[in-house]
Amino acid sequence: MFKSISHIGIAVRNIEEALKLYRDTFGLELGGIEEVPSAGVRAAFLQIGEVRIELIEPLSPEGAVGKFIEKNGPGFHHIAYKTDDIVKAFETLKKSGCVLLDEKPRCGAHGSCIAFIHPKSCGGVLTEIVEEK
Ligand code: CMX
Repeated sequence: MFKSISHIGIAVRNIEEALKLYRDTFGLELGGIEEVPSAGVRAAFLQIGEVRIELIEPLSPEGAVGKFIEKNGPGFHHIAYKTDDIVKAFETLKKSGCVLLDEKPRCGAHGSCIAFIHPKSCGGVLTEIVEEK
């Protein structure tokens, strides 16, 4: 179903602060920063090989990432796998008993289609599936 990783999401309190480590010290290339109000976050994408690191900063304490940071502090938030056919992957996951957090695939960053799987269905790891444009 999956052949590669799209990105790894890391929850941060402040993107500019986090860039001091990821861009300035680790030397990763910053692709851009965008606000995604529908997800309640600002997100910075940094390329490393074929994979991107997504730094996610909450826009409010009430959103998914705001709540996550409140409870756990900053850190690893989710992993996103690439699929060529998100509708098929979505249906296969549903049939296998995974709890999908979206009723159907929806639009995410960069015009891609995404859906989330509940961490309880993935051994404690919040998991995203992505069909990139
Ligand atoms: N990774 C692993 N476990 C997580 C988690 C995460 N990122 N976020 C929450 N959990 C766990 C909690 O620890 C908690 O576990 P326990 O019941 O054992 O205590 C359980 O899930 C429920 O957590 P909660 O704090 O009560 O939060 P909610 O149930 O309200 O929401 C979740 C959790 C995963 C359903 C919600 O965050 C969600 O729908 N996430 C998908 C969308 C998302 O995260 N968007 C932000 C990123 C967007 C982007 O990258 O652009």
